[in-house]
Amino acid sequence: MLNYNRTTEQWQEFDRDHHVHPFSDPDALGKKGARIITKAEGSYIFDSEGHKILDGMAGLWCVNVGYGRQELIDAADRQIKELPYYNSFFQTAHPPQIELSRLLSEVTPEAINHFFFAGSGSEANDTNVRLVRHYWNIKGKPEKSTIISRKNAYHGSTLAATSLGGMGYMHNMGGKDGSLLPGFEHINQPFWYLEGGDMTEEEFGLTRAQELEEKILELGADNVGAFFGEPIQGAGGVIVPPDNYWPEIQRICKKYDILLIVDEVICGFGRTGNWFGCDTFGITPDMITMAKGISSGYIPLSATGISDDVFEVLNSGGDINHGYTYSGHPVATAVGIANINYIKDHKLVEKVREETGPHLMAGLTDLEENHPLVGQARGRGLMAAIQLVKDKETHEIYSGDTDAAFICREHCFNNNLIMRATDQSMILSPPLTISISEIDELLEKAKFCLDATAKDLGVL
Ligand code: PXG
Repeated sequence: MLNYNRTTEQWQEFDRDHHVHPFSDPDALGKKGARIITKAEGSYIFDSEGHKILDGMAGLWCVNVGYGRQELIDAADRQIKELPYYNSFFQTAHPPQIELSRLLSEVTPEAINHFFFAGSGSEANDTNVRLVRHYWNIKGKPEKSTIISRKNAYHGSTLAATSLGGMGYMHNMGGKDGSLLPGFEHINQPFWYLEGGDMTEEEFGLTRAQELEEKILELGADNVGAFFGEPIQGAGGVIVPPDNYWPEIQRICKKYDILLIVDEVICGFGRTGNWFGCDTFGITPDMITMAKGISSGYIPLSATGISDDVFEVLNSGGDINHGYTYSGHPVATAVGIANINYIKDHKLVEKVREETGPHLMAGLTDLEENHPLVGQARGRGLMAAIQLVKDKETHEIYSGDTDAAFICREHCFNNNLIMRATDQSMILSPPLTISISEIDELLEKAKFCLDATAKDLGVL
């Protein structure tokens, strides 16, 4: 049995000595000691020192239904007893993976009706890359293999997902070849507030979308297979594109016969106030990537959603030589079913769109208007960023030795609020079950931490 009764110091010591953390500097973290999270309930997590912390990030953008939901626990319990594992490789299937596929076809965009499962968003994006190339191969156009995405996009951490993503610091990790596979190209992101210069939001939206057309013409449409993008870039800093951006991207993809793959790992399952980010921006993708909110993070699960048209081609192409031991894992897919039913039964998507999302954005807009450090509040539904600036007029951000977001994150840490720092933005993505009074607590704590940061910086 796991001994839950160790002291914080013991956990930190074993953690430092034996556990390597993702996206962390091991030496610096070892010296500081990790915060040990021991339990969670609703919108709160608890640490080994007994602090009750408001989780403004829903874990890592994933605990959409909040913590401690009995329906998901019961689904896992029942399925692990009934059938803890079986594969779907050798002409077999099992009820939870079939039922989840059917349920997904009801909530995903209309044309998306076929699903391939994996364990993480990265694996699902790897699957998408392989299926795109398989698709064009079947169509007799194997040259259409280059994939275009955006700088500052996050699509995962496997080799293909890192290459597909546009995070420079991830590309640069590794020897002389870095961490990049060939066959991936990146265009600029639609970040109007910091990159728009003198352009209106509309002009900027069109300009950035048309970079896709320029890139396609540069590479030759015969060599380009797909464009990948997150409806709203999450890890990149909640970059909400101008309204005309996505329709223009869709138009360009159609014009040059290029598949449009939308990475819904963060935006999916109600986060933006609709079931999927595609619905929020009015786009009809050929394939989508799902993870995180598909199981609310209770268990690893991801899926690739494929449109009828794309599937018709794949269906005519013989073997799909791709799959994971845990593709459509019975316990994970059983939890996925309970999770989707929970979202439906509690009308969480409608609640985010009509009540909690607008309430959060109203509070953040108030900060944008009145707080000296806040240049812009942006977001959709329950996915938001507070852009910290040095100068509200010119949009100049803090740089060099002064890292305002880092200072703010330390205040959040010390005041029992999880709010992340990405570049010079503070990021919020709370559970979709968060109540109005919990949002008020979140806003109050956020303001307290922003005030403390402004005092440290001498602007309040
Ligand atoms: N696509 C998107 C849009 C994501 O946000 C992935 C794919 C990869 O999913 P997996 O399950 O393989 O991690 C993600 C993951 C951050 C952060 O710093 C965000 C993610 C992962 C790690 C850190 O915000 N998102």
